[in-house]
Amino acid sequence: AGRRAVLATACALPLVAIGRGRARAADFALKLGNDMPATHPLSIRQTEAAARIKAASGGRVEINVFPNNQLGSDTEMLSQVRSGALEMCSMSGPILATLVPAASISGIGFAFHDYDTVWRAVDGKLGAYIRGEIDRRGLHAFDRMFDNGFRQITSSTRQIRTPDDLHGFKIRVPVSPLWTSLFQALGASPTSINFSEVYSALQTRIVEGQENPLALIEIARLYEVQKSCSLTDHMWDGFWMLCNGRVWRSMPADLQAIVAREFDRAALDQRADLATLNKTVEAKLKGQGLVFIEPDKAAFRDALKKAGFYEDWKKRYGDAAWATLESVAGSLA
Ligand code: X2X
Repeated sequence: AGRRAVLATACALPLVAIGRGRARAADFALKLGNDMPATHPLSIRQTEAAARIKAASGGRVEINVFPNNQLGSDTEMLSQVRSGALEMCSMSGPILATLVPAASISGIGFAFHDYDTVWRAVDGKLGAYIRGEIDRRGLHAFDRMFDNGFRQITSSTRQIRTPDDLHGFKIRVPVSPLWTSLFQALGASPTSINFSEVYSALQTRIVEGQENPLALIEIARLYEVQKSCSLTDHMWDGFWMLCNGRVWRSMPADLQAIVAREFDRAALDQRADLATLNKTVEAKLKGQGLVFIEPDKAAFRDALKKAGFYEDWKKRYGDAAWATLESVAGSLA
């Protein structure tokens, strides 16, 4: 695991094996970090992709997957992938935006009503635009995003039924200007905390609530430290698969093709896994004692609009990027 990527092409030439049967070190030994539990479909499908890549490359590419923030928080992993200390990670778009501002655009509040629209956007023009911006900042993004899901608000104190219920509500949000802006616009008191600290922040009541997709609320056992869940669907969230740009460019085209093919396949498999999970997860969480609330989502969206949230972000992204979003999502501002 401590082996580093071999960057120089010369070193990537096959080495003469010393002694029979002794396994040759991979040409590319890469670490991949993520922030999801090991049992989440994201971690499972990434691990499968790594095994297929090892086999298809004849052992030349060996990727070790480290789930559950074992290599650090999202903030730390992002800076490590940028420097090359870590070769790969998967990262939520709006968190990646601390480095690549355009990457949060897929997380604009209430932009997408359903998964069909999400995938049309991020597999289409909007995704291509974001990947271009990621590339300009020195990272390589693979074509297919992994799914995190539509996000819902949970609470250990008051139940969130209307936008007014959010006033002064102490809510954890990921480290990302978009998330802070969205919950400030709704009148809440958001605190930026990396996911690695969320369970304990809820348990010790540093914050009253948080927001995440149901699958993750279940798999990370957040229901143990939360009482109610408001089904706001206030934003969709997904992960870009990223590789340090220098590492990626040091890889010969045949190996790049294998790695890209297998991670893109893993992403599609993982999307299907979550679609299946999403059919049963609410009932499971109810069984675990979480109380569900079905609020009027339009009221939350109207509150965002009134607060100037859409106008503000349209200015930040620029007219061209905003038009690309609206070409799929419909009119927002
Ligand atoms: O930090 C979160 O809440 C998480 C895990 O959903 C993201 O990566 C945005």
